[in-house]
Amino acid sequence: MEKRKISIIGVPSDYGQHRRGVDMGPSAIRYADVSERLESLGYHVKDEGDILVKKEIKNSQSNTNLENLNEVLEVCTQLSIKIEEVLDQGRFPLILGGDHSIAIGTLAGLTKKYTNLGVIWYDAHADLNTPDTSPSGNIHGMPLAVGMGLGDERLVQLGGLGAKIKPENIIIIGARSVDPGERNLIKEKGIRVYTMHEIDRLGMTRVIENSIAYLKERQVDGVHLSLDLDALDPLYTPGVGTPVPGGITYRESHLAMELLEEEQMITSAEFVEVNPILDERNKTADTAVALMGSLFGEKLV
Ligand code: 4U7
Ligand code: MN
Ligand code: MN
Ligand code: MN
Repeated sequence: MEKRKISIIGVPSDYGQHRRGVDMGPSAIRYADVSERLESLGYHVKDEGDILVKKEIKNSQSNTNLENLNEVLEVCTQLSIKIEEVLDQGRFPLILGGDHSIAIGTLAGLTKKYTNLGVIWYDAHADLNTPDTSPSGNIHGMPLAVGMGLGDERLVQLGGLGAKIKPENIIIIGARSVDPGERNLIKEKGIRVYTMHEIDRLGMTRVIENSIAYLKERQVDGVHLSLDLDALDPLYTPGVGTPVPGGITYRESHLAMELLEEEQMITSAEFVEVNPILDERNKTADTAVALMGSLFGEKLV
């Protein structure tokens, strides 16, 4: 049987938020032996290196609703092109962030190929703000809205497609910090959300089983897993910029990855918001790589 091929793409950008250090996420994840881990599972792994992110002195005084817009646009444009290339080669794109604003580029690249893409957004936050609703002006709180075609036109038009994902193809898992504007959008668009309440009540097994059934019903032609490490409880992933207590456990997250792997439904993945400066001995990157192990079929026996 032909080996499945994975391309790792690092995106060392911190332009979507204010805390420095998340640009070192790809290094921390590589240091946690991501390539070796996946190779040991029988994959052909190609590390494509990093997207070039220019380092500029950030104006910490700036006070707009779209911080570092031009920088985010530049990074995301390059990333979308890289992802298209990787898909053309029949390889699985595995993106390492960087803050979550990079998902704007990821979704732009993926939807050149997938025209009815499903998205699993594993996150403590909904990332559904627009410049009108954002309490912070940080673009890492906006990528899912941009994916649906909402927000700043320059971000929405990135890659030239306009809206990229349908609200009914989105599932958010792990939410526990949702802003008022985001809540309205979730209701208005009927976006499926499994908050911590549903995870506690149903258990992760049913949350993932229901998610899989829902996406099948939607007849998606691919499913992207966008995993923000802050979805997990800060006990397990302290190295994130916007930690929120009461999160998903390490074990529940492994279970989620294993159930997704069994279904063979995920066609691309990104692991974002790892900030080694805020971390404890690379714990967050280690957790990210361990979860990738499960997502790609690691078994104990
Ligand atoms: B992340 C926030 F206000 N919602 O928009 C915002 F709480 O990618 C946080 O999920 C966004 O880490 C967090 O700034 C973005 C805030
Ligand atoms: Mn988050
Ligand atoms: Mn996020
Ligand atoms: Mn964050």
